[in-house]
Amino acid sequence: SRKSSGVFMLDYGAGNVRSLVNAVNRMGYDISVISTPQDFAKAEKIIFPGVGAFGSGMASLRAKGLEQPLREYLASGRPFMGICIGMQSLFASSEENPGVSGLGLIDFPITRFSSDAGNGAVKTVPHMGWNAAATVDGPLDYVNHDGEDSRYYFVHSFAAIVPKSSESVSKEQQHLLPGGWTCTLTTYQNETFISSVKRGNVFATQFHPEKSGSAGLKLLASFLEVNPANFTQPTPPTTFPLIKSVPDHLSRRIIACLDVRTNDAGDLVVTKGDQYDVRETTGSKNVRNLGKPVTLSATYFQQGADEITFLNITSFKGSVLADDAMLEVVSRASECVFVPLTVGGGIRDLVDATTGKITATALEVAAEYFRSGADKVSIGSDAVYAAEAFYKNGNRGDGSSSIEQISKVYGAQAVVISVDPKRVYVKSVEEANGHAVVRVGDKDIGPNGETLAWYQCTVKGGREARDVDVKQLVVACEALGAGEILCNCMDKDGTNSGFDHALLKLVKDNVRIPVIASSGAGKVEHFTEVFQATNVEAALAAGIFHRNEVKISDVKDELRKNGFESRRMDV
Ligand code: 1PR
Repeated sequence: SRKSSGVFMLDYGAGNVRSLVNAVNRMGYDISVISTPQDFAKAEKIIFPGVGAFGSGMASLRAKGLEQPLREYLASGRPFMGICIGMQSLFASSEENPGVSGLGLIDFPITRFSSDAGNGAVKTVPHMGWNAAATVDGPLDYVNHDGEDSRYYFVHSFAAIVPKSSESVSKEQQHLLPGGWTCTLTTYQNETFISSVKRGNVFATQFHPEKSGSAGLKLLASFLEVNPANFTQPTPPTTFPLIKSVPDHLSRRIIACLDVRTNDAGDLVVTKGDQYDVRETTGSKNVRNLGKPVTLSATYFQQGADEITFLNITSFKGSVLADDAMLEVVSRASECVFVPLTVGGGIRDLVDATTGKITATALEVAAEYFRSGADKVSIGSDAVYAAEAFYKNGNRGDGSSSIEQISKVYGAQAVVISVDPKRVYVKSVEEANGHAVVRVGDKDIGPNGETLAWYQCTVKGGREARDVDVKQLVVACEALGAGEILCNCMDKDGTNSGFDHALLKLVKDNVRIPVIASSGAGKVEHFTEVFQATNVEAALAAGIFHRNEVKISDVKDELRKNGFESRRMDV
């Protein structure tokens, strides 16, 4: 039985708010939706999980007549919590949509992260992953300050970035934030930004508490339990918030991947292939069964996985929308997994085999997954076709691809491209016909002693190879609006022989969006090696976790031992 305590969510209908509902429910509270001006009267607490872009968010608020009642609510002293765009809406404006005004409570610029890391290197934008929120002017209610467990999940390209000039402003001259606001600061490489703000009844975070594991749930709980009677009139801080250097704690993400398909008995199971072959090699030749999808995802969340990915590996055979079982898996998993959840498999336009008509667009398919609780969708086969069309069209999209459709509505950060490349060994660069060639690792020499290879993209779970190489694919997908690359390797999958560093470097060198290393993890050292050898932001593994050979916490301990930032398991 949940408490119904007047908790409301301000939803202008832009995207996936399911994660927030699940997190609030998990804390024992019901949450209702504000969609008309009249609803504000009933609200005792409001959470505003702004989704999408600053401009479209403000426009939707205004179109629905919600701006004025929101201003009155904020002034009434009742508790408010903004998340992401919900925080940015409190500011005056954003570089994301010049000319659009925000609520204007905070006079501070919102600008885009620079793609220049300052040392000649390229910086990945968005800032995606787990980072710390450091206090600068005394404790900020709700946010945990006990060091290690104050890691929260961020995903954003714009932020209230502290201008370099403020760092030299003297104590007497100005407060970081005018108007009596307190804040926390977070650093992403060469830039420091405001990661949460509070004044009286108004609190807001740039990060996503609903996706921040137990630290985020704890923060949400303290907001849900707060007694408005205890709010005091805001008094401007008397001390200047020192803009001392806040260390960058952005952590390398460790992702547990569950390949899911229907087994021979008709049940949806977690399976695992060996170079994409998921059937037992002896005896029954049945589809390998490594457990139940929802149960395993909950276990990995408990063990400290930074993200969970489900890949529906045979969805190309049928229609996802008819596949209620997978939607049900996502929906149940999202009730017990409070870190980002990615779902892939079958994200494409669905076409009626006899009439050739589109029965559901890729956007509608993705929407179904988002409604079920996915935070990101991953596109495999369809991304290869989109890249082919992109080059045919003169290195341009025409707006019709699944990548363009979905990223336009849900944002680039919600669109992951799952690449399934396979090595093609060549004796010389010429032999590759213009495809990007790499020198393979010492252990990956070809059958005839080849030291060079290019990576050919495949579709339909590796069953069909196309004339697109991995570099062409990722470049096209980034241009079309993808937000992240999940880079598998068919030669490495299930081999436990380590990640393919040559492939990952090639991919990383050609995009500015985050890259996830996948395929081949066999022991904890492989994770350290991939982060030492390449600049990938995350590493994913399946087999070693399913077979209990390595615990997620072991991977993280090993990373920390080697000097890498890594989110501690704090459940
Ligand atoms: O093409 O959009 O319908 O998506 C299908 C998705 O299913 C793709 O993302 C594709 O990667 C995936 N997939 C299809 N067939 C298989 C298979 O194994 N037969 N799985 C498959 C891909 C690769 C990784 C695996 C890592 C780590 N599996 O997801 O988890 O290689 O494994 P390891 O740590 O055990 O080495 P679409």
